[in-house]
Amino acid sequence: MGKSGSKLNQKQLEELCDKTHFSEKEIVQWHKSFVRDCPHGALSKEEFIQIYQQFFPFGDATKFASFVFKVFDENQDGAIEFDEYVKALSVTSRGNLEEKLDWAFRLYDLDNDGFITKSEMLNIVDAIYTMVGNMVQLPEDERTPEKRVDKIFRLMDKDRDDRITQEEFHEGSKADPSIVQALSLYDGLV
Ligand SMILES: [Ca+2]
Ligand SMILES: [Ca+2]
Ligand SMILES: [Ca+2]
Repeated sequence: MGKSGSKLNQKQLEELCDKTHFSEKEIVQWHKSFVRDCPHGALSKEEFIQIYQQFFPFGDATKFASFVFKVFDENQDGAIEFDEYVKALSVTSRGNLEEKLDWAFRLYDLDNDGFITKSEMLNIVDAIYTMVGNMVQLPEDERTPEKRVDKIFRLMDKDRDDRITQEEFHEGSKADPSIVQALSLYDGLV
């Protein structure tokens, strides 16, 4: 042993318990299965993409999983360590709407400048469509990625400057739950 990430000490455990919605016991369980699945202590991008791909056999998950990988990989070292894994899992599985929206904002704001532009959103939505394939029947105004992005911008971009701030993102999602749906937050994708 002694490899970083292969063992969880008490301090790490308390810290993770503090930063997530999981109990110490649950974190220990997560850690066990993490170490079993990733004996080298971290998840590579390729492994991460493979996990996503299993759930979407009719499409190509590479692009979307790569975007999600970036959000998981907080310290940007190209791998998902256990603490990053558990923190992301906590938000996506037990987080409240506020936390989920913050998380989704980071996903959509590709260059991290605090604004979601139309092309950033188009990138993500296009990646979702590519991943899901033809599995889902979409309403007419969401039939193409372009249409869905236009719809989201119509609803969210209150000051019409063609970019969405974190505030607009939150306000819009709370005012209209269908946006949350359109963002695929509740499809189990993130
Ligand atoms: Ca990392
Ligand atoms: Ca941006
Ligand atoms: Ca705006």
